[in-house]
Amino acid sequence: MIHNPIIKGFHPDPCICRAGDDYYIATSTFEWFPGVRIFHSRDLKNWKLAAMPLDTVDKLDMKGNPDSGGIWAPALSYADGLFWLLYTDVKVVDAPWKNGRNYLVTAEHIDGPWCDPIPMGNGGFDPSLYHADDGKKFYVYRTWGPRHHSDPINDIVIQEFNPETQSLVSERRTIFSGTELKYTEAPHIYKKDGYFYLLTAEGGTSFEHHVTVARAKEIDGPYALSPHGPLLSTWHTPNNPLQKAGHGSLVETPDGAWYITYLVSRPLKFHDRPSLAKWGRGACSMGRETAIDRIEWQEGWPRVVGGNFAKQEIPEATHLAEVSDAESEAIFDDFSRESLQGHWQTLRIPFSDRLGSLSERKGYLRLRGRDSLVSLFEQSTVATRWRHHEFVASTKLIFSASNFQQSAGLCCYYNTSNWTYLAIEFDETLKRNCIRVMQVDKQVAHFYLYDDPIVVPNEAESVWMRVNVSGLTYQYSYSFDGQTWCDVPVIFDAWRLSDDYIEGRGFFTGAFVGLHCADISGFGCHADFEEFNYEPK
Ligand code: 6LW
Repeated sequence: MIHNPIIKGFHPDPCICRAGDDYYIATSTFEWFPGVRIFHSRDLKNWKLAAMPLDTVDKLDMKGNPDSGGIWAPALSYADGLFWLLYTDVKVVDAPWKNGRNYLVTAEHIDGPWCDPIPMGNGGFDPSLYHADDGKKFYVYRTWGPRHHSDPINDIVIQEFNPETQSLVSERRTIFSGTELKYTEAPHIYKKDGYFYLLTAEGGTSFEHHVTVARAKEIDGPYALSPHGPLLSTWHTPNNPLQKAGHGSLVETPDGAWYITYLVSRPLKFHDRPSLAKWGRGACSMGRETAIDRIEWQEGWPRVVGGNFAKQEIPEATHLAEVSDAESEAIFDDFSRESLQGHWQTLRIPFSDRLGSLSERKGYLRLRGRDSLVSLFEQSTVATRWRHHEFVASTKLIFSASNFQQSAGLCCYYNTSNWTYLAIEFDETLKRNCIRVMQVDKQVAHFYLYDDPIVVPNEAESVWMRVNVSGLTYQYSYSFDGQTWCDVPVIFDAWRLSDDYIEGRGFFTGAFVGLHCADISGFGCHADFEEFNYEPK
């Protein structure tokens, strides 16, 4: 069986493509650096991280980008011996309207080198490219601009793209204006048996999310909606363990089988809420993840096998013989490599010498104190996704602060306005390093263990820190010898680090557990992390 989600933790807006016998899925990364995560598989079941193409500041400059801005909905395709990757770098999220910039990069190999970003205009988001049989290329996206958020123009537009001149060469034409579900986005065009099929996401990317399909004889339309209704949604199955199904893309195997990849979430349910009440569907700390299903064609229309909702299990693709490697569910990192492993991401900027080093002290991740967790600019935060409802993550660090503006420790992070942080800090009265917890919840700061600080003993060379995530709640603990652990007497709500809890219009990522070092005094400090463990329970 293939178990959904196939890519766990915040990996939304999946776009699948095939190059020979190799399948690739590109997912959105928003403010997390490097930009775009591409996974590889040959069996459609086991997926492993293969590339993160936007990995230099020249390719992607996100310093100052808002929370949930940055890389939206990469569209990956393979044609003419090249991988084509389109994406939006969203610069403004929570304003009367969003403002982003669209780009294209290409590469012969999935792991690069990728060319410099080619600007594709700023007219909207979710761009994709259709490669026609006659060699022409068509650029499709969803327009966005100065209209009221609740009643935007839901147009999907098309323009011809000339790859020689790297420019859009035709007029912009509207090919689809959506259904009553609205928020029509994520357009992808496919051709089969003389029809062009236009897949779009509709309904907004939360629980009302859908995949809609329409078809036309000409690429410009007119597109007729499927008589079978939405191709996929979980809006009508509120008790389904997978929710928010939408934002799909299709792939055909060499022997003519079709699959759809799409995004889903696995909500944490509140025991006392009926499924149709506010918060009744729960909250999704792991953000939007990637799932797959089989497609069958009936009278010229794609249908999801077994019904148009998300399924936790689907049969394996037995015709694809080769078994692929999967990402490991657990992480153990002793920081012995020269560069950060793929499970780590940083906020907005690369892990350069400004943020830290893996070589200055062999076997340690050294983080230099920079901005604090509320900053959109230069944070020393190295973090990995929450991928399970229940897990334990721990680290061991060496750190000493010399003023109250310096700290280091373990954090659980959704965005700059929503996080918790178990930190070693300096107590001005005791003149000692202490362990404390800070929380920022919807921008309001809460300070724990400040009246009764836990003093780090003079003889403690290292401090061990741990977070235990158990469904709706999580709790930190610490140890000074790695044997005896003390729980911090504060229980936090895991659901507060979810898309569903965040207000405004930027709620597209997911919870991370991270290592962090801050120094806003500017005197300079660093923390040395010796190891990191992530274990699902
Ligand atoms: C994605 C778009 C969307 O680009 O959310 O709500 C964006 N709609 O399809 C981020 O996932």
